[in-house]
Amino acid sequence: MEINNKTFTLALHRLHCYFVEENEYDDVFLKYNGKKIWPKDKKQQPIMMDTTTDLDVEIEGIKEGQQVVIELWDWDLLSPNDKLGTFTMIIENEPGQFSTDMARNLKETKKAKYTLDWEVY
Ligand SMILES: [Ca+2]
Ligand SMILES: [Ca+2]
Repeated sequence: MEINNKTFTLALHRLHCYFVEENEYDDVFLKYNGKKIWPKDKKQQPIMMDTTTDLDVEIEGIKEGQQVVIELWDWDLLSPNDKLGTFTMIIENEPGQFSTDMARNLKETKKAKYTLDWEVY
């Protein structure tokens, strides 16, 4: 039996915002496996409608066939942060560049629309 130990790196390149959830802008951050992975040097990044934001995030050690779920959150000063939605990606045994639309968290989100550009290598 062949044992395949090859792992992949998942790079998150860009976050496109088509609609924000809050007025004017969302204060967003990304989580993976329960931990904040972006932005790296502050709590959150304000994002306005019709904008694209560079991410520069790499997640190493992804196995073939693995499902990766990235959560998009909105930071709030006076109430608990809101999970806007999730990006679910299946890492196949093939390098390439892809885009995934956010699946909205319907409990918290009524209009936010985001897409994530990512790459496997
Ligand atoms: Ca907020
Ligand atoms: Ca809130």
